[in-house]
Amino acid sequence: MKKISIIGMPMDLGQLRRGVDMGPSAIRYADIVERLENNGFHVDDLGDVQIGRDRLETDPQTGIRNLTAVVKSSEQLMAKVEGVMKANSFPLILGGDHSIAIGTLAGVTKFRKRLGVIWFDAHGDLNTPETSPSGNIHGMPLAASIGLGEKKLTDIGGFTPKVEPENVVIIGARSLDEGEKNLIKEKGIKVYTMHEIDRVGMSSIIEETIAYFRNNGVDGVHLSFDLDGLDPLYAPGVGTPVAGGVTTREAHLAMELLAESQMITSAEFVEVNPILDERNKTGQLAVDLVGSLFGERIL
Ligand code: NNH
Ligand code: MN
Ligand code: MN
Ligand code: MN
Repeated sequence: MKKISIIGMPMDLGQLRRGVDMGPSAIRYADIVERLENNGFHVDDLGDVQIGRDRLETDPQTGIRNLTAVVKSSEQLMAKVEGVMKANSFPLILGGDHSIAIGTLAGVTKFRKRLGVIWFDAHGDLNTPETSPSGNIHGMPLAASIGLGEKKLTDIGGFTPKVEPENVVIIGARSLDEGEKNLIKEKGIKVYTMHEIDRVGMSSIIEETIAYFRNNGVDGVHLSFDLDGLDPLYAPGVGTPVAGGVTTREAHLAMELLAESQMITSAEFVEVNPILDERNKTGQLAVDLVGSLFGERIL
């Protein structure tokens, strides 16, 4: 596919750190459009989805923060993503906190019966309101997308689940809550923690992931890339950094191998927080990784 449509999702209501709403600006400032155009793509920047600021709240029943506003904005993102899919363009969404994946996946899966998802992240994002230690929706989007948790989140778009647990692969995990660990076992979700990355190397893990999706017969693969999957040494501009993460080169290698596989059909880069960053290092890294994902090579 030679056409890419960029959607900014300046969402910060899925967590408590201010500034992640500036993520899309930071990534655009690092010249994402030019970078892709110079590599032969036709790029349309569709601008930002409006994030509702109305009724900021914590639900007394479930402890979920800003549910109403997140649902509303997710529906808007879903509609935008649907439009991009309909036009046969590649949806590239810029976050924003990771709660945006709920809307992205709702839009993408209107066109995919059996979507594979790569969840690149230090975290599992598999919390439900019952297991969440924080009430933050950015810790719940993968659970919601496989149909678990708050109904207003799982049922966005009028259907659930968006993705089957066996078509999910988590890469880079090193901070999992107890409830998430139980769910991973119960649902048989494939997880490559930092331990496996250290042991067998990123190249084997991506090759295995590609083979796994081919074997499952998926009809597309979405890459949900949380910048906190990288070590905070390389990606300091994130709200919940966890030491012991993926290196810059390992992440590039993953993107390069995925580019070679020609399997990725949609992507999002999330959790870039320029307020916490060092001179837009994390925003720049996001753009560099997007470059690799779309086939840029060193030589
Ligand atoms: N697991 C924690 C929670 O549910 C932290 C999630 N934070 C993330 N996820 N950045 O990627 O709140
Ligand atoms: Mn155009
Ligand atoms: Mn995440
Ligand atoms: Mn994370």
